[in-house]
Amino acid sequence: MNESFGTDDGTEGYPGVGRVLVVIPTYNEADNVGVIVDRIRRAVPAAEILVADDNSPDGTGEIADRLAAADKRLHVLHRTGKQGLGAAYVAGFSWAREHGYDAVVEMDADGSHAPEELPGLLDAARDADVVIGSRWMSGGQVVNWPWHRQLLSRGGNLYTRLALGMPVSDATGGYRVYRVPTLDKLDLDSVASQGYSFQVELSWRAHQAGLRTVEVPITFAERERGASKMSPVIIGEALWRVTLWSVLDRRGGPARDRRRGDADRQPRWP
Ligand SMILES: Nc1nc2c(ncn2[C@@H]2O[C@H](COP(=O)(O)OP(=O)(O)OP(=O)(O)O)[C@@H](O)[C@H]2O)c(=O)[nH]1
Ligand SMILES: [Mg+2]
Repeated sequence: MNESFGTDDGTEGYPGVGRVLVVIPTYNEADNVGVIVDRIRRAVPAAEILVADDNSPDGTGEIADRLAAADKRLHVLHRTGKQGLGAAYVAGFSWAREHGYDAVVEMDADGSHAPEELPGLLDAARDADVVIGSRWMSGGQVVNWPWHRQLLSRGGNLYTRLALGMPVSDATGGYRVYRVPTLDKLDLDSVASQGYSFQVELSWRAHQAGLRTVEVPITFAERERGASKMSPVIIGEALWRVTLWSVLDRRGGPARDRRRGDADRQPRWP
């Protein structure tokens, strides 16, 4: 792992936000990892990057190592095997905390999240704990996604909003910024979600903890290279977990207490 910090240009990261680490989870993204790193470099020179690879059989981790050897602001976290997006992000966030970053960015490796839109998310992070890039708010859009994927995403978000009463238009979206001190309030060690449900779980925890979430419209594009890791298991996990959180909240929880005007109760996670 490349263990260097700070920015080449001598500045302390992104103005008003501080040292930024873009965490990119990868599994079989050999054709994408170099392209996304290059695009981030151009779009936000002040950001550092951590590729969190789950020992991809296609050699993504080795490609990232080669790139990191020539770029001291690119780091690689090698994990032992495929353990899901959620586990890769939790490991990446811990790494960011240990190494003194002020903000972490979640971004897919497949180009669906445009690095060119990252300055907009980081600008919003100046006044927020969590920033979500939203496909489903006014000004947001998806490009080249088949109708059934749009339906699934819109339906999943509608169900999440109705079940949890959380005012977030794209709770499953994976293009985000978290201020690092915020992460301490989300008890990441107890997060069990693996797939999309990880994004919903962190939104839900942030909401329950009374943190400030801001959404920014993004243009989400279908991946051009490589294979999707989406599966019925991942969809099923999101469905049952959202339902469980909803039931637990109805029985009594900090979000419900806040709706009733009692903001003091501390969250306890299932
Ligand atoms: N480290 C790690 N990364 C993963 C894992 N599963 C998915 N990823 C990465 O997470 C990001 C999102 O995965 P995708 O396959 O694009 O899933 P998706 O964006 O939900 O689905 P599509 O819209 O069909 O692309 C990509 O960068 C993947 O390589 C995993 O188990 N471990
Ligand atoms: Mg994708």
